[in-house]
Amino acid sequence: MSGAGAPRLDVDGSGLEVVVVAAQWHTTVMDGLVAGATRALEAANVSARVVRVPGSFELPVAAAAAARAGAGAVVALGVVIRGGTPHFDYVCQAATAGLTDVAVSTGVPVGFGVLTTDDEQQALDRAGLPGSSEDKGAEAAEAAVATALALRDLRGAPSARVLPA
Ligand code: DLZ
Repeated sequence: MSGAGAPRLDVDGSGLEVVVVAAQWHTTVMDGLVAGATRALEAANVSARVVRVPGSFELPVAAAAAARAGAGAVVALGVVIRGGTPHFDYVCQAATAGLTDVAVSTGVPVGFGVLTTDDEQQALDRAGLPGSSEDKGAEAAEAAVATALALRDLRGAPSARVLPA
């Protein structure tokens, strides 16, 4: 998947409480993702709390707990690097489907900042570190805040505007 075409989301999330749930595998990449998300949330005037879980497989249960505890949005960060066994597919599938389910079932947006790459270099290139070409932690944070604001707007709007006859 190409990163080209990503929107620049200039968001102001003042008043929004965001929880960043972050896995711990692949420390250097994760440090970059967490720093990028934190920078983006600060720039959006959002107060954020970072909660660490062991691996990407554990992200959905942590995201669900954050959503149920009242977070206005969740940012999920992880890195899964392909190895020689099918384990990669199972962890990626569990994280992706689990995080989607959390967002849809709770109505709390989840920014998807889980890198799924063939090797470590692809992950470093997307980690928002010096020398990286992309900053997926920041992108996930901006997407979570922008979606929370869109949902707030949608829920406050008269039904005639939301569901045209
Ligand atoms: C087991 C495992 C492996 C092989 N690789 C990764 C990875 O690249 N990225 C990641 O976030 N987690 C990995 N894990 C750990 C699983 O996500 C999970 O933490 C364990 O299976 C324990 O439930």
